[in-house]
Amino acid sequence: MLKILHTADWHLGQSFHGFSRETEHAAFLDWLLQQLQQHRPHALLLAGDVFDTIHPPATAQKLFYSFLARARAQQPDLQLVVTAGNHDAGSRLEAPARLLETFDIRILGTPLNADGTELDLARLLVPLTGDSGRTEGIVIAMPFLRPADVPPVVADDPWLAGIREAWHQATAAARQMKDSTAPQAALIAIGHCHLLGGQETSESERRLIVGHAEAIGLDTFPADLAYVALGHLHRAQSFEQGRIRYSGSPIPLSFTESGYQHQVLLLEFSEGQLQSTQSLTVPRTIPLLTVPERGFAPLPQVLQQLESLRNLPALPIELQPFLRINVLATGPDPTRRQQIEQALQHCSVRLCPIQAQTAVEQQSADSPEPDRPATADLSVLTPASVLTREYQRLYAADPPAELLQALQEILQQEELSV
Ligand SMILES: [Mn+2]
Repeated sequence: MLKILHTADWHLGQSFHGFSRETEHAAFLDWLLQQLQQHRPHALLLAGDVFDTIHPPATAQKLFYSFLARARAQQPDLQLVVTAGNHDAGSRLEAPARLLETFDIRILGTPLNADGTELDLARLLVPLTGDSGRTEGIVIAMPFLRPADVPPVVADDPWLAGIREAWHQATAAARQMKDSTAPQAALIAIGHCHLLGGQETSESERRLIVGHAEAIGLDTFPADLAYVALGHLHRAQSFEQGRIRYSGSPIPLSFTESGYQHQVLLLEFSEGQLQSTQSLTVPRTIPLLTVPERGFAPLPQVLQQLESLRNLPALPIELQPFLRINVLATGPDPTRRQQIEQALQHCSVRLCPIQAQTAVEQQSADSPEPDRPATADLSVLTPASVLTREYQRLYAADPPAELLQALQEILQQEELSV
């Protein structure tokens, strides 16, 4: 029997509307160490986006390397396999690979050989030892594939075709290793990509446009792969009866990711096949609050609802809930932020950007094909007519006289200064 834990999209070092996620990440890693202790998997697979940016802060690097050291100390036989995602700097992530190998930690930032000329298939394959003391799994540890990483293929979409070719070659090499060394082993793949049919949840995933397509097909992963451990989409989801899965991120990385539970996956293999899958729910350390809970509300209503936040217990800033505010705007209001900040003065929350939408914007967000304004004749447009048209579009009313007056004053000053 072979037991593995699949996780992805940690995004260590993320700055969330200017606030650190270090407390949540540290709590997640402590929890993960407890899970490892309790379930004793043979291997941990981390499918990309270890860090949020290519230059992660030192605190994030410290969290990551401390986690590796603690996991190793706690369970000396745990095999760790880490691949780079689209947020990671592959070569930077891989820089300490030789050092980490001495601790049986495999880290892959780039799929290429030292010359950068072709796929280093031998390096991408990681045999995993199971209960029997023999190889019970063979992992294809494929980092995120950039256009320069894939084999050259003559096709309409060389990147997309190259990704398929890379997986084709890696799978063939894994089969060969299995046949010659461990015929009973399960073939397992790690990938970081957007699969066709996958559900995006947020801007924090950063869209991948591969050639002209946004996603790669399920047939990239042939049926003899017992399990495909994916990263990139932050909401957990599965394909083909759970043979192909996104574990999802362990914490919500944007407000759009706050409405569901986050998890890591525990999988058991025997006789080369996936036998069972268990979801381990990650406890939420910091709440993400939205006022109003659904939709957008006018400012007076929002201010009233904020009053209830005064009852929140006082907390140090790193433990305070994050707050998103959705205001239904009836006109431009330069005092909006000030009024909200004042209402929150004694509240133990971290204010994230305030979103303001007009009724017109809400309608156009709901309809898939917004009405495009007719092409304008530039010769008859004046600054005032542009302002009026935009104001009417947003607020379905004429701009107030003082706003047009203010525009005229600015224009006159501009003329004087030329
Ligand atoms: Mn990600």
